[in-house]
Amino acid sequence: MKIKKFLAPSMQEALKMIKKEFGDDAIILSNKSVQLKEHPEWKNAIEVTAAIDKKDEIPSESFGETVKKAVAEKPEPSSISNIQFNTLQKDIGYINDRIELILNHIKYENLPHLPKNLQNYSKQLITCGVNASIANSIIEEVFTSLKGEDLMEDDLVEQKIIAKMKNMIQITGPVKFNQDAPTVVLVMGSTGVGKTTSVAKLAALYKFTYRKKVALVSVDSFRIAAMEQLKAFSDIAKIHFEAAYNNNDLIDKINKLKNYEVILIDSAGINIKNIKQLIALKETIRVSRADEIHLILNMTTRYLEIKETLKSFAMIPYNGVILTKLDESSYFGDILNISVEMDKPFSYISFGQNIPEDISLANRNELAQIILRGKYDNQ
Ligand SMILES: Nc1nc2c(ncn2[C@@H]2O[C@H](COP(=O)(O)OP(=O)(O)O)[C@@H](O)[C@H]2O)c(=O)[nH]1
Ligand SMILES: [Mg+2]
Repeated sequence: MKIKKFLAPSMQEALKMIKKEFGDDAIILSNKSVQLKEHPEWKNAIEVTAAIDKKDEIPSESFGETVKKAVAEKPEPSSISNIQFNTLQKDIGYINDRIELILNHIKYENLPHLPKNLQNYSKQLITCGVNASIANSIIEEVFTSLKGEDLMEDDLVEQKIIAKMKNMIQITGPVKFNQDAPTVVLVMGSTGVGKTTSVAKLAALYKFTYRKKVALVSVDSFRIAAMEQLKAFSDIAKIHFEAAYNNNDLIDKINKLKNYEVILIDSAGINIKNIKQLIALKETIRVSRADEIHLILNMTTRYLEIKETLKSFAMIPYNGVILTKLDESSYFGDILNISVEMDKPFSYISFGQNIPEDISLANRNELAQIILRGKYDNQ
């Protein structure tokens, strides 16, 4: 087998070059977009790795034999000649390529009918954490929606993938404010996921952007520091703050805040292994008569744990999920998994520690782009 990388201004050009050099039996192993310093005018430059199965191109001796020979000829391993070193390097490259080919074949054997670039996109989505079955179904649909040479246009393929993912992502849209009574919004979640920070950001958003009369209530009496953290913020932002030490206290405090338009409640962190804590939270939520409940999930948590968290909190009905710490994450496939497998919509995304700016309403197009890009870019 002969393997070679081809650099070309477009996929079509690359295919022509491959055909010319390798003929009709060539197979495409991979392709990726590249920027070439020597050809800055090639805006869609592409690097395509192609192979042709030619018996006479296979190195005549195996890697093992080459090493044995090298050692036998030169007792000093450090003094192998340049020619031998190059042969070794070539052999290692050849073996690596073969291993990658075999691994890809095993991993994507259910997609052998797809063009290589689509197989690579499926691979990319899986690497980003999208469940294999979801990734493959997206790519299959993209395959059936594009024809002929369009399938080789990566820009077009990416647009289709993003559009498909966008349709799979669920969002809640903005909070629905009551007209005549305060809208009570409560956030809940595991410990340390960003509840207090998110509540503070939402309070600032509702006060300064939506021009609402906002009050903050902390029921996190478990951690004094948590209350102090929110109190300190409300002093700076000039937002009314109340601390509630038990459920009766919470009822009194909420009654006291009748003249406010929005009451945001920060709850105590839950250890999902502790069912008593979950039951207590459910009771707190019942007495608070919250209009909207948002579950906070930290994006850097692995999917198995996210699933456990979602299952545990399923005993409390909630409106949407606030995803935090997108700025600390590199793999966003779980956004799709949570929407598709767990059937949960997103309300807000949080992408930093800055209050109030690092929060925004969840947007399906933005989330789809983040998944494919593998990066949160707050531009
Ligand atoms: N990088 C980053 N840090 C965050 C984000 N949200 C919260 N944090 C930080 O995570 C830590 C825990 O946040 P906190 O709101 O106290 O979590 P809580 O225990 O759930 O109330 C704090 O250091 C926050 O500044 C976010 O979106 N990005
Ligand atoms: Mg807190």
